[in-house]
Amino acid sequence: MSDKPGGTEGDASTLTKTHTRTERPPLYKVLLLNDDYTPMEFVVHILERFFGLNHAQAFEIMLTVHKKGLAVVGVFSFEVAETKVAQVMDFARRHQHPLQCTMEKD
Ligand code: TYC
Repeated sequence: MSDKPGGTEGDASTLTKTHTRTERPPLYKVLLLNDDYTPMEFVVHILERFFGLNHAQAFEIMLTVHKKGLAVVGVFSFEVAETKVAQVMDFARRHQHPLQCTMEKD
């Protein structure tokens, strides 16, 4: 280990790294998209089941998607967002609804 002030592997003429930056991992928004066919109750059920929302919160987000075309359902790490999108898409496909769920960098 170096005993130079503030340095990591620095010699006497190159002092580097006075602070260690703690980077936050990037976050991803999970978006739900509107369509004309998926039943409203099915969307509410998905929001309760996969996003831990209560019925009132789920109904409100479903209505926002219905009226505006899309809404952010939550913000997660890449891995969690990817899992949520896959769960929603798989559940919708298994029930033969065209519901679309995507993610984008926050
Ligand atoms: N627009 C759909 C309907 O009228 C309801 C709906 C809401 C569908 C949200 C998808 O992500 C969605 N049955």
